[in-house]
Amino acid sequence: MIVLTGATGGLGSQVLRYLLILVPPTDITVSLHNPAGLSPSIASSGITVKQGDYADPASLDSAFTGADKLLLISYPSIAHELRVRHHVNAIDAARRVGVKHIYYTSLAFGYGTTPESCAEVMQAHLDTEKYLKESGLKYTIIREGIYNESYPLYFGFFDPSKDTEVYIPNDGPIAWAARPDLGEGTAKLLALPPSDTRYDNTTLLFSGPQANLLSLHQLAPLISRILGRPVNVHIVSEDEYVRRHKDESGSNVRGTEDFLRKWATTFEAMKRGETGIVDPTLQEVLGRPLKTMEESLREMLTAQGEGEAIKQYAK
Ligand SMILES: NC(=O)c1ccc[n+]([C@@H]2O[C@H](COP(=O)([O-])OP(=O)(O)OC[C@H]3O[C@@H](n4cnc5c(N)ncnc54)[C@H](OP(=O)(O)O)[C@@H]3O)[C@@H](O)[C@H]2O)c1
Ligand SMILES: *[C@@H]1O[C@H](CO)[C@@H](O)[C@H](O)[C@H]1NC(C)=O
Ligand SMILES: CC(=O)N[C@H]1CO[C@H](CO)[C@@H](O)[C@@H]1O
Repeated sequence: MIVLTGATGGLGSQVLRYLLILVPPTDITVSLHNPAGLSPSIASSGITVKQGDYADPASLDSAFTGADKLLLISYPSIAHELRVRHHVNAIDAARRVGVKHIYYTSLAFGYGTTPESCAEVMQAHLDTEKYLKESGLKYTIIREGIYNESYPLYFGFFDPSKDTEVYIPNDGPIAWAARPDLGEGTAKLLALPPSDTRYDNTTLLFSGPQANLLSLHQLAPLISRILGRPVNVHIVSEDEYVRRHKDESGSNVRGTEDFLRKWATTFEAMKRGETGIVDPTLQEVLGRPLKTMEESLREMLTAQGEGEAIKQYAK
């Protein structure tokens, strides 16, 4: 039995979609914060649906009982301590009920010889990775690449319906990944038999291909071509970045000075090259070439409404 958290979210829903192709639905349980958020077709596919809230350990015990493997999708928030507490709750519950192997979706900042990161958003992941490694359970940490849907967060909170000028405090390469590729790769790891120990007790980097290694300056002409209007990137001081994006209305967390100062560290990490590491593992696991960023952007920019990626950090 494999139990998935976050299966109604952007990444988790992709994992579930591919896992249903690889294993029988009777081998899958989803542990959901809001079970009503699952699409009716998936809810009736034969999987088991349970309620599980990271803030409520008893609900996690009950949702994880009977599982051999747990996919722990990270809690979507930049609130460091709350995020870690939620992850610790899930790891502790898994250990209590006898889960054997935890797969944790970390984030692709830093890797290899420089596994640490100066990005605030990465700190909760690093704390969780450490806790998981010391849990005594079998683990696979997947540093999931930065994906197509989240580009507005990095691209100065870009609104494709109107923006032409993009203000950011630093720039650097990102090995962009596509969320469906990450979902499929993660599902393939989960579906491996226990006898295949290649990825046990390891930290993997699922980053995009060399062709997707693009800085925000390099992304601009691609976006400009798709939208048919100029898009210009400006590197400004952190203070100016904060001033330009500050929103005092109180309607969203990302408009606060505190959020913006923390988010600015993301760009410092990019400048240091933390997000620019191309790694062959995802392509190896998938056994096929990865999607290109241009393909992803085109699909995304020609679809309706953005802002999904931005809103999720406003919790
Ligand atoms: N790699 C990247 O580029 C990238 C980009 C953006 C974000 N991320 C991070 O990757 C993770 C997954 O991203 P995503 O796009 O899938 O996020 P998402 O679409 O916001 O999905 C988050 C999932 O977490 C669940 N959740 C929320 N509160 C919960 C709670 N208290 N207990 C249990 N589950 C809860 C949500 O369930 P409900 O819908 O029921 O609340 C949802 O299924 C997040 O940590 C996100 O911050 C990565
Ligand atoms: C992984 O770690 C667990 C827990 O410490 C251990 O039981 C298991 O044998 C390890 N597996 C491999 C392949 O190292
Ligand atoms: C190629 C690819 O992964 N494209 C995705 C990018 O994001 C949009 C919008 O969320 C998805 O619909 C595409 O599938």
